[in-house]
Amino acid sequence: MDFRVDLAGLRLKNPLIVASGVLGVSVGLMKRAEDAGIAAITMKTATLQARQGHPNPVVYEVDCGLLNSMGLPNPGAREMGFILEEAKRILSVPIIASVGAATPEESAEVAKYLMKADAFELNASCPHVKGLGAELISDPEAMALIVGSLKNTGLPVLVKLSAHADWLHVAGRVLDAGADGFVAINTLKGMAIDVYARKPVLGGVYGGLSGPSIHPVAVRVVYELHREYPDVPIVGVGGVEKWTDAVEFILAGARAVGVATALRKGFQVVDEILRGIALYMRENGFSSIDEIVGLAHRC
Ligand code: RRO
Repeated sequence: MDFRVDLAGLRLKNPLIVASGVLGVSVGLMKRAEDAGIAAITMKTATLQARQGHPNPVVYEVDCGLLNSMGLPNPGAREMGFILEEAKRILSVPIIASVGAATPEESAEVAKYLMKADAFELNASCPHVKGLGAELISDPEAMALIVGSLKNTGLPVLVKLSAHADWLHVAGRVLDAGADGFVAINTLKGMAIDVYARKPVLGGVYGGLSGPSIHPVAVRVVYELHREYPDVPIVGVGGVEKWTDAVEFILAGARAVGVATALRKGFQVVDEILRGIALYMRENGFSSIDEIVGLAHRC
């Protein structure tokens, strides 16, 4: 059975990768994810300058998932470059560096520190970080310039889309600018209110909703992206907790699938999902992942 996939030139041993943000900046956790069988790792988004992030509380578990308002905390691109170097020394799976930048000059600077990566993800879709998130993705021309600056590095560029903006229009524009693929989707903007304190729970007021409740939205975005751009690689992200969620994404048109919130339960979920996909393929007579990509469009 052929589990391998080609993601914009990245050779993945299977379709399961770690989505950005969940492993923080810990190379130890990245190694544990690799040992669990993950095929690639996306690092926490790096900005040019270090960011402290939003005030506490920054995560809040709701009945249907998780709200986070981390606020893009990271030690800055230079330090992230050192973490990336260490990750590349210790791990053998491809590492995708996630870039947060508001201008092409800034993204070029950030990228300079992260050239050891195997690919870039441009994160312009965080729903609650001012300037670098959903506002940026609403400006397709700015996005195109940033993608162009990252393309100058020669590394593959994936653009992480938001389901909030006019993402199909943005997708077309960034493809024209040279983007090699998409990651869909980021978290959805939400909030929670403490009924006793009578104020927002999260320190940053708004947060990004992740987990099973956003999965159908993410599948829809991947489906529509693949319908429009069938040859462009897509990483489906959003609420993948079990193997059926991953297969759904692949049938919708994703070539790879990102896990994020599910990892809070432990790395064994990676093996559970991979075993489930393998069993599904065996039972349904598929011999490669490529055979399944986008099959839901054929009916
Ligand atoms: O750090 C965050 O608050 C964050 C980011 Br950069 C993102 O892209 N998505 C998200 O849910 N949180």
